[in-house]
Amino acid sequence: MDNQDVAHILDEIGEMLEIKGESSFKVRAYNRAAYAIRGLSEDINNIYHEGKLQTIPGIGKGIAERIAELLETGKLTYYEELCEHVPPGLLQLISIQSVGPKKAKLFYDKLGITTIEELLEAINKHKLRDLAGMGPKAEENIRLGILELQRLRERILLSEAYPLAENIVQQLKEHNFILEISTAGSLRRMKETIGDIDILAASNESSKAMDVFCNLPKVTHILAKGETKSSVVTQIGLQVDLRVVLPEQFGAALQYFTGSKEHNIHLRDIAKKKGLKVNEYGVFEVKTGEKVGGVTEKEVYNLLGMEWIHPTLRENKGEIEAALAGVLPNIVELSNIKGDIHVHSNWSDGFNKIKEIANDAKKKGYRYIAISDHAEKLKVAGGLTADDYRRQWKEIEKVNQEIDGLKVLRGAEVNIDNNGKVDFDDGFLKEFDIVTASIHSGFTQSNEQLTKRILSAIYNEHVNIIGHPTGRILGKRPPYPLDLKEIFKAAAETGTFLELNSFPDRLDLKDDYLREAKEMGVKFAINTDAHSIGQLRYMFYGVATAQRGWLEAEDVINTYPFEKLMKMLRNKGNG
Ligand code: DGT
Ligand code: CA
Ligand code: CA
Ligand code: ZN
Repeated sequence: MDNQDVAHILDEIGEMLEIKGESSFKVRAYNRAAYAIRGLSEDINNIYHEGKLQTIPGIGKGIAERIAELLETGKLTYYEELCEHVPPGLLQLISIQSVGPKKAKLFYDKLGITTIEELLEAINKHKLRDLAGMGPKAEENIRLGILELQRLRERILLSEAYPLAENIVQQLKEHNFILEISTAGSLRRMKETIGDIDILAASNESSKAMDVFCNLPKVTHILAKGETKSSVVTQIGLQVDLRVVLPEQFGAALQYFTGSKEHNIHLRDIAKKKGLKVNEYGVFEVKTGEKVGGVTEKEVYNLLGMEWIHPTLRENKGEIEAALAGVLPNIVELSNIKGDIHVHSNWSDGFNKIKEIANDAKKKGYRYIAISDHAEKLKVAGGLTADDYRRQWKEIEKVNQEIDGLKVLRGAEVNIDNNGKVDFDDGFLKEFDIVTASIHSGFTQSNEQLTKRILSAIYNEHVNIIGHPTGRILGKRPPYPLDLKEIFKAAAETGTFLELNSFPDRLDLKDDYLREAKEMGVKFAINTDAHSIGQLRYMFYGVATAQRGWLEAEDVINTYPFEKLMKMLRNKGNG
């Protein structure tokens, strides 16, 4: 139980008392106590052990006793009894703007409503407007409040949250009272979707930091503003939390608020065994209570007997064991990437000319790039015929003559049809430097059919890469059913590479699959599938996903020098 957990329970007690119609005096006492605990800079467990709960302004004898029970046992009888009498869904209703405890109770008493879903159904049947104190306008306001809440609760793509977070960090950094600042939470761990943005700053003047933060131009409303934590909602409907700590706490706080929660729990277990305690304020010796570190994250990990762990690995999926044993993976970095080998030009549905793409790739420091335009069966994307490709190769040749230090490869993205056949026969396919085969239709087939289609592409000796292997589109389309083990096995055996498509709503293969496939001996290509030069920067999200999948540079073929890459590509079918 930490400060937040205790404050949360006290808040819920206040809300349940209000729903029950208890005196406002009693309700306010719980609200005040929760507020006071949220504002503490010290761990409430320490305060309790020093016998000083009642010195916290706003906490009297009765509430101090309840907190003591919570901290001692992790449970609270009073809270559990209240939960028995107040359906838990009613607390959810209160989180809707314009629904307070009184209205929640009214909807429950008159219509038996206990969940947001039931409330929305009642609104759609216009059952709310006839209740006492309601009306069509109030009913509509609640409907809008529900929509807003649902929007807030949806997770947002990393690629939408990331630039926003960086922008906020940059703006705060300009102030000299911000001594250190970093993103934290799932965004720092580079998860594919983000629930809310967490930012951590170190300052000796937290209220100034909070003022600047709450007044940022992108902020549309303020959910909470306090000394140590503020939460705002931004134009894109995403919540941003800023926490401000003292400089000497920054490392420990950054470690804590980066998470993941599961990683932190495991880490604290290890600390305990060493007679240490880790929280957001530092690392402490349990016996003496003495603080032994926490200025930097590295210090926190080192004190626990392990190397610093990269944030993308912090999911409690074996990284702590690996760090303890000194065998953390040497994960791939953006600077290792030597080329992008799945890019579309204006020959199919891309936006830019080959020359423009090549120039931009060169500016990025790449050594090679593959123009992989769609093949003829994909008519909607302007798929190319064999003759089109032959003409395109002339243009590629010309660009290669004009540009130094970068090789443009003849690529194609061919379609795997419903029977597992790809566009073009072997005689033509072997003319390409690199062939990517993808499924673009027939997603609704069975697991067996879809797996068989991909396997036959893998066994085609001219197919080098399987594009976006599971076909998922985040927030729109689930991955199609596949026997991935079979596919990984066949890919490893034949020297067929699997794509990590870096498009932010694909990130396909995803992190866990990358790791599983790597263990089976598969190698990968991190590609952007860019349809314009602006999208070449998506490589950044692909590399982050690769890190989350524990990939090292040697697992990724587009980190290889040009000659070695070409050799790998030619080896298929001869190996
Ligand atoms: P999200 O926002 O759903 O994408 O995921 P996170 O990981 O950013 O989670 P969030 O925003 O709720 O909290 C940020 C970090 O703070 C989380 O990764 C770990 C830490 N944290 C939050 N709540 C707890 C908790 O109850 N216990 C522990 N140990 N850590 C927590
Ligand atoms: Ca978060
Ligand atoms: Ca958060
Ligand atoms: Zn493509």
